[in-house]
Amino acid sequence: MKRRSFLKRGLLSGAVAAGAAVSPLGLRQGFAGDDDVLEDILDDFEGPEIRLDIDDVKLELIDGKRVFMWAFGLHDDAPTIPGPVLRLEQGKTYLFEIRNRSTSRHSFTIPGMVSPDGLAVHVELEGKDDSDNSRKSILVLAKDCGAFLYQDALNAPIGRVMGLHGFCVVEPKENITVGNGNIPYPTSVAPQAVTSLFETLGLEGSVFPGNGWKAKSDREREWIFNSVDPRWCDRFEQGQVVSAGEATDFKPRYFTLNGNSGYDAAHDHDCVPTGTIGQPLILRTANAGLAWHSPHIHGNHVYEFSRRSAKGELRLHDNIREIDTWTMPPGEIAELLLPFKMPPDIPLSKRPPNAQEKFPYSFPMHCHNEISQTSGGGSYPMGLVTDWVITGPYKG
Ligand SMILES: [Cu+2]
Repeated sequence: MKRRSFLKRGLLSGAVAAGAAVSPLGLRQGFAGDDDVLEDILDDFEGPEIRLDIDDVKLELIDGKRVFMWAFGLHDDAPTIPGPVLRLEQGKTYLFEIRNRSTSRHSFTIPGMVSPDGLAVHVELEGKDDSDNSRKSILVLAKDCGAFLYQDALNAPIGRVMGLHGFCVVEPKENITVGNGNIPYPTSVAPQAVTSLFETLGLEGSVFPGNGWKAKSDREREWIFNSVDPRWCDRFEQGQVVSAGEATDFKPRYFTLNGNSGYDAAHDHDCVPTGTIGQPLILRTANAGLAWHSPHIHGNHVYEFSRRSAKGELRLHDNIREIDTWTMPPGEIAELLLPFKMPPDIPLSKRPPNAQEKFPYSFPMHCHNEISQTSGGGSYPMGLVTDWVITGPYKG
């Protein structure tokens, strides 16, 4: 028991507790399945474990409406949408224990990740009424670094859109240093363009003076975009089935960032990148919903350095461009660098200490797909939008 508690704490340290709080429905105490079977697996396995539960929940939307959805949560913690960010260490094998306490069937899948024997990470779980089959364990090898989206892929994309998704980030075993900071991928894997980008950060005289990027710090944010069609929520709450073939009938009325919208997202630590000039930050962005998104950021341009397809295939870019808008099809993940440089649009004469433009500098990030800037059919700007904040000058 002590080992489990310790491991759980170990996994959570440094984790970003992203996600909007949700209210569980009909939480059951304790495991529903056969504890002896689980104990046998655990006895033979020496590595770290991650226990995730799936629950029926209510998500409160920006206008106060509460809708039925499904959510992941760490065992004994409150379920959230998205699920908790799971940080794994490259090279390690993890035992995932998934327990389905929802009334519906679900799966646990991580596109792009494999078990130690090279198979896809995928288990299917019956609803809680079939307690023998509502809990599954699977070994996951953190083979490659990068950002992954764990999700329910049963009847895809229904489960993912209805709340069952979260980031899994595989980090290098030890911080890999390039230039004045770290890089999130081994240099043996990263194309020269990616290595050069991170090498240039914090170099005097470069376009990015300040610090290098710091691994295992607060210098990253995970953003998951989603869209909600309350008609689907109502149907699932009534026990109806929505087939994957009906995905074309999806009519989103709410657009969320880490489960939040508008004002709420702009005031949420896990959504808002914050730092001084010269403190670069990695944005990991994923689209769990069914609307295409075009996030657009003010203040600084960003540098997209990776893309992972909905099927889990990773592409690290060998040509990195400076952009202010990037396209997010459903299911994809993009990683970008937000440099936290002095916004070039502020004229030299207006910068501190001749401060007409005083810190903090708050800038918006909003989606250019216009409907996504609304909620409930027109409340603007209560959709997929947040702030990012430069709190002050470079302090070293
Ligand atoms: Cu704009």
